[in-house]
Amino acid sequence: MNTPRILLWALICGIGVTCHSLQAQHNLGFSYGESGLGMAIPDNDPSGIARSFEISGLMVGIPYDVTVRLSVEGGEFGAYNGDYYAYLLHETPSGSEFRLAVLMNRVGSSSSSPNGYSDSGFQLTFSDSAQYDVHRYRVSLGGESVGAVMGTWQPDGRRVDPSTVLDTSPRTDPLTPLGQLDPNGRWTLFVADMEAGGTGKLTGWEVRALAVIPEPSALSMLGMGLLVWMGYRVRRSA
Ligand SMILES: [Ca+2]
Repeated sequence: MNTPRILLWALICGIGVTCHSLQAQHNLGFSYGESGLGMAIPDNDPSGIARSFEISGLMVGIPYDVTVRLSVEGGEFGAYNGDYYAYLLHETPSGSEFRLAVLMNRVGSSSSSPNGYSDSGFQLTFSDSAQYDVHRYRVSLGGESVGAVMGTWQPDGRRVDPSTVLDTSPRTDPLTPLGQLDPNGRWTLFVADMEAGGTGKLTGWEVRALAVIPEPSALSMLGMGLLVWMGYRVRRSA
């Protein structure tokens, strides 16, 4: 992340991160979410939990970098992390366009382990620019059970039936396409527990979108250098 972007993040995020309801907006980005929740995610119920909000006033015609934070706590008999299916949906103000990013789809599910990982609870951030796929997080962390998993991961992206998804399913639905639409309109975070036995609670979430401001290209920097050099030569000639 370059310096101007960090400064903009500081501007946006300094406003509301400690509040129960997180809301901060600038015409080049927003941060929206809730913390301190304890919402039970219904066991084995595809209707799940949805949290929606509306955004207006953001600049259109430029891409936005979209990231999501999602925290779930498993109780004494908490759900396996492999139970969950979660996505972020964005619909434009007219409702004519929408995109969906699959954040988690039965993480750990594979032909040898169709129910996925048995760890319980997580505090995850999803970003397309992260290094590793959240679906295989144990592989990236050394292959063992990790308990509550943390950190920043690539979204799962496997938009297939949660009852049949595998690690080898195609990863077709990341976050980037959401940031290529008009960022105004409706955003919805959804999480469901798709397997009987064990439940968890949604404790917090946050969606962030930040305009991607183009950096000066190497070519334009070279052009500016040439202009300075030519100005120096002209002054010396005079
Ligand atoms: Ca369950």
